[in-house]
Amino acid sequence: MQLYHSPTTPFGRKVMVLLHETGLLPRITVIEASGSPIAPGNLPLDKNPLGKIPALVREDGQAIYDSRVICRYLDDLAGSGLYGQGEDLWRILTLEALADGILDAALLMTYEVRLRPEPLRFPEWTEGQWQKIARALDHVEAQGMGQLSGPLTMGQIALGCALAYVDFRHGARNWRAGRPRLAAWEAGFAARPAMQATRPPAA
Ligand SMILES: N[C@@H](CCC(=O)N[C@@H](CS)C(=O)NCC(=O)O)C(=O)O
Repeated sequence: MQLYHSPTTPFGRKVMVLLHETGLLPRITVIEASGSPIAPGNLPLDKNPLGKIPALVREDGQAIYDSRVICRYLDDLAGSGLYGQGEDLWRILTLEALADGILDAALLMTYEVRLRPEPLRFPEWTEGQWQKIARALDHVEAQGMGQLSGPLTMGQIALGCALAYVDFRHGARNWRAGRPRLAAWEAGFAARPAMQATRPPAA
């Protein structure tokens, strides 16, 4: 299989962590791709018309995207049970959606600074994105910690990657302040070999 990926994409990191955790990594060739909405670079437009990574070309040549679809596919292939069953499935998918929403907001904040010309920037909009992240993290701190213990799930992987990305691009926001339980969980999760092996290069 071929995975279109970049070392700094947190969505691609979800897939890479899953590959490490499930032992599927040797079946993957990583193809580095990068670009943005205004300069697609070598993003795989022929594999994903949305021009986003990650995108996976399966062994039968079929391309699939986005990270949630790829992770679900690979989990199924490995038989690793990272999505659970029954009621657990809905809880895990919702946690993954929450983590992906944190990433969507954090990525928009990154693009605002890196891509939008200074005079066109809109601080209230950026702050609104941060408020989404802050509410999501408060929600996990107050009500979601139970899901973070126990066997590894795709929700945990997604949240671990999301928190790492918030540190990577928005570290000055200090998300740990007032969220000690989540901070303690993140410290343990970040030490997993799969997280260590997929750390992005220095910002
Ligand atoms: N929902 C998608 C989001 C993927 C995404 O936004 N990837 C970014 C890199 S982190 C990208 O490809 N951006 C290029 C663009 O939007 O043109 C997923 O889960 O895979």
